Amino acid sequence: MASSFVVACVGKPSAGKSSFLNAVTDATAKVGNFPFTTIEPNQGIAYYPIACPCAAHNLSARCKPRHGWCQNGQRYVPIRLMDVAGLVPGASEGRGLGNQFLDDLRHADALIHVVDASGMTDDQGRETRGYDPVDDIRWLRGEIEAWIFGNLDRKWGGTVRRHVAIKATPVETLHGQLAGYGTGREIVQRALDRLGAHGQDISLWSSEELRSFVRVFLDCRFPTIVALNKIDMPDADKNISAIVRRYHGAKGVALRDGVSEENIVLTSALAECFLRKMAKQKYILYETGQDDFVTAEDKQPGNDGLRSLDDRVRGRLDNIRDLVLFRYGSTGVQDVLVRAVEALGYVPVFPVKSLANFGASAGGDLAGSSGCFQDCVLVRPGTTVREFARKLHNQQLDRAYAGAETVGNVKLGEDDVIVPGKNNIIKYSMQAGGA
Ligand SMILES: Nc1nc2c(ncn2[C@@H]2O[C@H](COP(=O)(O)OP(=O)(O)O)[C@@H](O)[C@H]2O)c(=O)[nH]1
Ligand SMILES: [Mg+2]
Repeated sequence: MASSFVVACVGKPSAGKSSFLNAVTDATAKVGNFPFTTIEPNQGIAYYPIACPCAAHNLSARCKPRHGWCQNGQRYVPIRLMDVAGLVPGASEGRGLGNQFLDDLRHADALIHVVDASGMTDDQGRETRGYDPVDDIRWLRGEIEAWIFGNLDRKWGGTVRRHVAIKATPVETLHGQLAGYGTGREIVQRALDRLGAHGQDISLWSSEELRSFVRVFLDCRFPTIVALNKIDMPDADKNISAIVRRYHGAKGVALRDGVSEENIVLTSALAECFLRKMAKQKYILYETGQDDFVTAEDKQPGNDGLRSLDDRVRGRLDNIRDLVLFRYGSTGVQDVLVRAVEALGYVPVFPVKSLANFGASAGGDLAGSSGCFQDCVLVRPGTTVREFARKLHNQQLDRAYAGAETVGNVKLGEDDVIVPGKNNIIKYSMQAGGA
């Protein structure tokens, strides 16, 4: 019953993908527990922050997540991140590591496009000066589009014949063709809806119409967050302005190159890596997402145990403070994760055995040692109460399903869609003898 979705980091070589992954997955060491049975070599676990219901129920002291952790009502839920091979222009024609890249992509539910805003790497990922990254988002998207369009176009003759022969619906036909990209029917349906393609005979689509479909399909299939990275570098400012200007006003169904303005986040992966390292070595107090850190020199409570800084480290920390934290409010990496999960619309659900103590075992014992809100599962938007029961491990529960309730013993319908803050704390009951 793990949250099984994957967010993939894409971008050209040396944009900072691996640094970003390190910056956000380093916390794994802190807790070392996650619900995923298989972790591929290029994957890491990151933690997505949400408001935990333990705070509203005054139970923070007893909150005991089975996976991740909870601090003062802020809950960190594990999600999977994937580091994908770098992409260069022409990759869709097999240049560089193109095919490996495109293969990995199938497993991704959302993308983080890491863009080097410093202008110090060219489109091949080689070190340079004064490179203008304003087109980087567009060409990378173009490569993915060209790949999918190419595959679809090649099959298209056959598709059309079969489509006509078996009188399949457009959704079925396209879903069949796109199944290799890890795509559900609902995504194909949404893309056709957005295109306004209802009632169209897709067998009559021209190449251009097919390409338009691919574009909209990509928007639906791969929600994308842009991390404008290396904001600590001197030229980043003007490059950021140019990129933000280009995507100004892009939102909702009117995305530009698959990007909405509000999903562009400024980051310094390197600063985050360094701050985390310094915090681990007890030079500073720092929590991801904060706009500052505390050193031994600062007159603040809680810093008595901190080590004193040598000039080199102090200089580097001062730089990060001036160039990143004070100017942009944070290193941005946490914000990227939050936007990625938000873009997918995933909903946290807390299955409990008791609505009296929100524990994982039945009974109303508030002093129980098992703690409360042990489990938190992120589910797709639109998931119903009954669907979640099915997902929640056992066919047992599904077969013996007798009902569900939320806070205040309010009964829930099987087809109720799960909504945060309304019915996302769920206690299921089973028929006697059904277990
Ligand atoms: N100044 C600066 N350098 C960065 C940042 N993120 C990554 N880098 C550097 O960019 C280079 C490439 O980073 P890497 O993560 O290996 O890129 P990848 O090829 O996309 O995985 C390395 O030298 C990193 O230290 C950042 O936020 N600021
Ligand atoms: Mg890398």
